[in-house]
Amino acid sequence: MTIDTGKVYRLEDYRPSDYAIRATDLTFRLDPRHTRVTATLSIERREDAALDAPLVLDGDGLKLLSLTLDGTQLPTGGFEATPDRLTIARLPKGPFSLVIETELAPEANSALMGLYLSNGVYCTQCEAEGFRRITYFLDRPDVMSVYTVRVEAPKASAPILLSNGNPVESGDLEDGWHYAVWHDPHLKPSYLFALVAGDLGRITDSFTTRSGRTVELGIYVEKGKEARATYAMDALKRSMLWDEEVFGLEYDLDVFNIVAVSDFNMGAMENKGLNIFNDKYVLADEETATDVDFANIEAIIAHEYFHNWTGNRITCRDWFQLCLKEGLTVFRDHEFSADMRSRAVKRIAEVRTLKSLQFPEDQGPLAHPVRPRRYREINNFYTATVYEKGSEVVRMIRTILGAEAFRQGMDLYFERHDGDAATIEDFLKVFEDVSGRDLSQFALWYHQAGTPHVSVSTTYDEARGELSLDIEQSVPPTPLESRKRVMHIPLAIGLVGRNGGDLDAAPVDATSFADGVIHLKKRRQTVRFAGLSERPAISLNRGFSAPITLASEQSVEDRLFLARHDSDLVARWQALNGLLSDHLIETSKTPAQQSNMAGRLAEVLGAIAADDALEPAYRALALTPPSEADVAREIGSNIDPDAIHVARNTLVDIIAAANREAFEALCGDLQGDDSFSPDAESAGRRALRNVLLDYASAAQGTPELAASQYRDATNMTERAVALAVLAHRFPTETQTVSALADFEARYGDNPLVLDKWFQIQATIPGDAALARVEGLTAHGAFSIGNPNRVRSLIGTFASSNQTGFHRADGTGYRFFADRIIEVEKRNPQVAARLATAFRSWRSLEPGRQGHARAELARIAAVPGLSTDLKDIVERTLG
Ligand code: 0A1
Ligand code: ZN
Repeated sequence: MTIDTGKVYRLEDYRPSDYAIRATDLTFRLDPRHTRVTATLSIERREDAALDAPLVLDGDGLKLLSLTLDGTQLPTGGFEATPDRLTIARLPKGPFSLVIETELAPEANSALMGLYLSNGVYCTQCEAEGFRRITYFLDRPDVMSVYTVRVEAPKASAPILLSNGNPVESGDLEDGWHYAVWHDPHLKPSYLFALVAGDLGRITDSFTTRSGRTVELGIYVEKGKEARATYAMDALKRSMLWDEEVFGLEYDLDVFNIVAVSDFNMGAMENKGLNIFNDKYVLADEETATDVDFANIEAIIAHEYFHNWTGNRITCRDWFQLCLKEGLTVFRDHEFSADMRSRAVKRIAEVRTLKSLQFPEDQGPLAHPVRPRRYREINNFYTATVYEKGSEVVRMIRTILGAEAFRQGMDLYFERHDGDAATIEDFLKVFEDVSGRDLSQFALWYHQAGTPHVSVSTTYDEARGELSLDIEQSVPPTPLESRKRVMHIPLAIGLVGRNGGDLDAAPVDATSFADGVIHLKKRRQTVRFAGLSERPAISLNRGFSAPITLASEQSVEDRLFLARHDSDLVARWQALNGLLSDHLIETSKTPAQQSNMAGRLAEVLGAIAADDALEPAYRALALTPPSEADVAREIGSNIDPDAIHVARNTLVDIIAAANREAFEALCGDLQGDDSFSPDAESAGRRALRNVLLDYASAAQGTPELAASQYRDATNMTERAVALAVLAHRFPTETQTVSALADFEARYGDNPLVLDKWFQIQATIPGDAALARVEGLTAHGAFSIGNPNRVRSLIGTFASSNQTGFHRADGTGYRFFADRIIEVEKRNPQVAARLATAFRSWRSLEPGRQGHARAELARIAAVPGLSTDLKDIVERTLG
């Protein structure tokens, strides 16, 4: 564990390394406690480096065994080695070879960075700075090298030996050992290095690229789980084809392997030719995975595969440029899923994720630009801002340029930068070059933190048929940036007539309006439309064209109208969601205020549920009111989670009662046959049915419906939702108790499925929540060392149980802080990520704020805290 030194890394301090490592040959002799790594590095001084520049290699907790320069072992005085750095001052003028021998103990590596053991399988995680836990190296993304890797291990315990690139050679060794050699011809940074060795099962397939090359595909999983990897394989082949068809990008090695492991800090990792996955994002069948799991697998398989071009062939110059690969690759995986599924439904899901994860980040103490300028711990910048907002920025470039010029820009990017370690400036330049546009104001989206706010007021001159929109933008201050500059915001709009169709209207001045998009570039701007035959309802931010918050003066009537008739389904959903959210805000502040608005909302939802013209997946989204956390975020200050909980339940009850018969009938109509398909349409029908099940259960006030769905379920989506309805609505009923016991018994040997059981129980609202979660930490299937278990129980409790976590007495925070401190000792990265659940503490009412602050301060005071956790906690405290 790296103990915090307080060092801050700054973008402006970037300078190239003095040395290049042209080739990296690695030999691993694997052993749980004494793995020996021999690294042979072919090193050259870079042209403009000083002749006497020392070679300073990064390390992290390394044990050096020997060091050889051009065939001669260096005497102790010839270098300086600490676990974290290796410095050699006197070096040959020309190229030289350095052989470094280190010893590792993968079995003791609980941080899951570098080389570690997961369920007996050796695997690696090197992004961002894990390679330095394997050998001393220039562990930075702009040092790119050709790798040859030899892996040696006992054949019985590790029959499978994998690394990056193509297999070259393999054979037997003495004493029951064997070896394999892999060679990756593509230059790559150290963070893309990977090795896997173990006794794994696999499924194979192949893909022929459009230029006729055959690629052997393999997915490796724990033995016995092979059948659950077929969906991932199908998603991989679809991803490969899609990238050829949509971006013209082909795969570039003879093999592509994916390995699923059960201990993994994140979702997955794009190591060249050898992606390593959290098994949660590979393993699925109808019995054990929900429709959401299937969709996530499809998206993450695609994401990692797409990195082959956006991240691997063109990588980042430094870690400040992380969004160069992540934002762009998220954009690409979003487009892939939109093509595989329903575009509108996918877009709404993206908007929901952005609002629930990125907006709170941008609006709180952890706010940072999509391209940060400083960091203490890079691991803490794998954020929704870098990923999701980074993707939104790429989407806006496409909106501004149009699809054709955007594709030309991407083509130029690949042509100009293939093999480079590039920057955001390089990326923006290709789009400027193909379009002739100046994107310097637009570039603020990368440089300026905070969610821009846009307010719109309208005047309609009936006599002249003229509409004028007065628009104002502002960006709220964020940590370290109090003054903000004016942004270029592409705001897509539509003018909707009384028949629901878009009205034709000509802008009076065409300079700031084109193809349905207003280009906001000034603090205040007025846009006029003439030639209108009627006063339109104004549909704003269509398709969520810009990641902003929006306030517009619009009557409830217009909003209700848009919620039913806007031809843009994303804007239609936003209109409805905004109404539901405003109502919940109001009633959480003044409970007596139920008014007739709830009734009107119930009526609209009833109409949407019954509207066969709308796809079921869309109806399911529309029928789901904003979550308690969504409402809290919209309120923004002095939050009382208990009041929000009551308001939301009350609204759900009103909607449920008003539509009782209709929802029950529809729920019955949607009952599918027993055959299962994970496709989007079938999943959409299940999603709608499950939302209706919750309403119907609320209306009946008894667990019967959910209990019978639980009993009769033929797939995990139905079963898990039924269990959630039982547990959340009827936590103490006998049907619930027995369903929970049944689930535990049925899936006791499947940790990924038991994670759902932990999650469902972690989100049961109310006073008993804390004791329940505390009790579950003692369950035999729970393990504080496994990131998936920790996130399912502890993480879910903090992020998704508003009343349980935010107990007024502060004991929820105390329990959570204790767990963070406990996790940190083994795995600082996971602990730091958990701690971000405190990020909105200043928005709470004063009592809860005090408790949260005290717990954050308690964590900050723990002696010897890791950089990961200290960075998050100190920034959160502000
Ligand atoms: N590049 C990966 C994310 C990732 C980052 C760090 C990791 O180490 C703990 C692992 C994965 C992606 O975008 O999928
Ligand atoms: Zn990624």
